Amino acid sequence: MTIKVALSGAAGNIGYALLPLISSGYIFGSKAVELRLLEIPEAIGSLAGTKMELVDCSFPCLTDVVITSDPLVAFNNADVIILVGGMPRRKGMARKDLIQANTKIFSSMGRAIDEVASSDVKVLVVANPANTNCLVALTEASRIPTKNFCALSYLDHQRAKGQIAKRLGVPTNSIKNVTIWGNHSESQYPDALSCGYCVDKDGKNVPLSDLLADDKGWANNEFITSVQNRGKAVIEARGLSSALSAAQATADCLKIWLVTGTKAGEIISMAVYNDQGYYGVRDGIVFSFPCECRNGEWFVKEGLQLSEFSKNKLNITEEELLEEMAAAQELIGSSPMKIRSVSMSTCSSVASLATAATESDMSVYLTSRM
Ligand code: NAX
Repeated sequence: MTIKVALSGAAGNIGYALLPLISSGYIFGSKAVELRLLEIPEAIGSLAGTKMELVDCSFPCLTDVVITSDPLVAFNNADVIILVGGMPRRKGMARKDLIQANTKIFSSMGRAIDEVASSDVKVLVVANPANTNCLVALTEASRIPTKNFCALSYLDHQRAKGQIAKRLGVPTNSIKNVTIWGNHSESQYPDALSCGYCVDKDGKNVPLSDLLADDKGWANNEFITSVQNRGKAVIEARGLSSALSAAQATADCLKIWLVTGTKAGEIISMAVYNDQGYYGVRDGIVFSFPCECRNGEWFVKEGLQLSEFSKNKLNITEEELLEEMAAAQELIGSSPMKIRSVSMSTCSSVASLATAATESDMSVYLTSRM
């Protein structure tokens, strides 16, 4: 079976860097992939060139590339939808106006998903304001379980690992289980200490709370602001926003969520719909939590002991998300957002996914699913 992957904003910076990761098998291995590239009409012309390049790459698994400005065409029976396209913040634009402009876009995306996507579709929202765009889309797509949606906070997660690794003088990938809490914005709380650890050269897991015990001032200050402002720092240095790292984080988030799962003892940060009031956070918003992934599903890792410092940081980012939700609601006109809670029984493929989980071969998972 062919995996139908829709990508909105395909002609943009991130879209261009993401296409080879989707088409080459990096995410879905040897499974056949059909791409649907969604753009605004003005950008359709440039996508014709991108399609030529994709053909010229001769990716063995890429079976077809469809270019369209109609979400109903792009999302028709789609198995995976990656929403990267949105309204960028223009100079002088108030945050509320940005939220409302994107609420219109993500409301229509959500309705199109509801109308034509596979009932088992998985949706990853990248476009900013990512958490609230995701909330709007999942609100409108009432046929699809909320559990099938998430917004990208994995780039922030990777940025946090990079900062800690640099501080400790170790490879980035030896740092595990940092957590991004809350919004993908400057209010996010990058948390090194609640469950972070470093795999040392002997393969031993050493808690970051031990390694940074004499450096708590850094962990609770510069570390946090450097991750919160990393996107800006990239723009200042490059003259363009993050695209390579954003595309890589998007691909890795999808791969871990849908294909490989998290490794034993590891979590990733994902912004997911909070219908359980996890960690005392108000339900009804899309909030980044530490998550484990198994069988194509995410599960918030519960039970971490949070310090008063951390709880305060969670409150700040929660507050911002509630304000964003209120701004979106002014347009959508429902209060509270008309959300369904997750019904596991609605996920037709849960049983088949469980089978695949026992065999870490993702092709088994995808075959059983599609
Ligand atoms: P670009 O401006 O290069 O590309 C965006 C593309 O979306 C454009 O080609 C535009 O024509 C298209 N588009 C706009 N409205 C659309 C619609 N209604 N339907 C389909 N396509 C539409 O931006 P890029 O650098 O690719 O960034 C894309 C989005 O990712 C932005 O919203 C950006 O803020 C967000 N980011 C999110 C990150 C995250 O971690 N969640 C990090 C990177 C990035 O900043």
